Amino acid sequence: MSNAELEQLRNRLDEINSELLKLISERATVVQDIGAVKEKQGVPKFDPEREKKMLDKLVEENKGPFTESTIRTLFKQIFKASLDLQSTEHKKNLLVSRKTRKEDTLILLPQDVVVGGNASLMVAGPCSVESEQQTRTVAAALAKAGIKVMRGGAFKPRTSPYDFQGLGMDGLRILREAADEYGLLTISEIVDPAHIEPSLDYVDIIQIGARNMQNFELLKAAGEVNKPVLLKRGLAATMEEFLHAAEYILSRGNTQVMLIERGIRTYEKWTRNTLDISAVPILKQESHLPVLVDVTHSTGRKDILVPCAKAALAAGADGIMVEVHPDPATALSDAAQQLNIDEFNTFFNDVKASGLFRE
Ligand code: PRE
Repeated sequence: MSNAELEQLRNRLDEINSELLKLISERATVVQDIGAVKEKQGVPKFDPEREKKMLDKLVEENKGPFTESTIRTLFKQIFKASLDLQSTEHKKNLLVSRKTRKEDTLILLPQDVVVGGNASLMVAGPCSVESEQQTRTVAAALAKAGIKVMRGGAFKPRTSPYDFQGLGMDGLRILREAADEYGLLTISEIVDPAHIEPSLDYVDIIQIGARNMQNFELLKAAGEVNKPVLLKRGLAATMEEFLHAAEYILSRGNTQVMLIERGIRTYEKWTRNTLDISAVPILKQESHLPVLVDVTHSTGRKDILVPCAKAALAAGADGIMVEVHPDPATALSDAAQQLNIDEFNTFFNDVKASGLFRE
């Protein structure tokens, strides 16, 4: 074949490529329209039956020289790319997405406490509210250290049904009273949709725990109240699942949502969970919601809390959560990993001394 001949054939291919590109781009815009219709109707994007029908028809029409199997492979690839396009379009429209809202969401709490703004937040407190005395002791120490938000579990979703289950509504009352006495705000986990409304008098932030990250009825109930929500990442949840869980809350009208990375389950045994530090910049990039890191539950060990808190802040976290108990050895939950008050003060001072905690 002469060079001129080759050149001519290649020119023809270039023309066909351009025509093909025009056609697949045109096809892609139709696919996008179909995606939008499906989104409105709430039907799944993936439709294997439709794909099979299209493939069968194409194979029937195929006169070669490509084999049946090649035609199937080529078109399956086009369907796959189309599906990806429909999913990206959908992702772009999520309320939690940066694409929907460019500016950071600021959570405005009582006493002019702002989460997600210029200052870092340190949330501290006992794993469980155990008694008035224990809660007041922690509250006094936290207030003295300059902490603004105290955590304390009243409804405890424990691995074993025989472990301490929390004091329930009584625990919420104890937490509120101690917090009010020392000028603190409160955060506590709610596990039952029916408890959302009654909890509003006691908590300044509703926490939805890792085990309930995909408790959709709970997420919907939290989405219907006017109260900030701290949503924990599930033990084995991908970031996409995590953001979709947050979307449940926003889609019901409550836009005051904070995300908290608390470690994910991996094969590693030297930490309780694996702190996924990469989740911090990725979530901040993908979403406009504030991102916190729970250093206690992610690591499960006191000796690495400071470097992990520093890493979280350096990665862009808006706040840290840590557990503090007056006498961790006697704690009714998480005895091994809670800091005592002296340890907490040292921890907080070390984190502040790093310059990464914005006061
Ligand atoms: C399309 C895309 C994904 C589905 O799995 C099936 C078909 C395609 O690319 O042809 C379009 C589409 O969404 C549809 O026909 O329902």
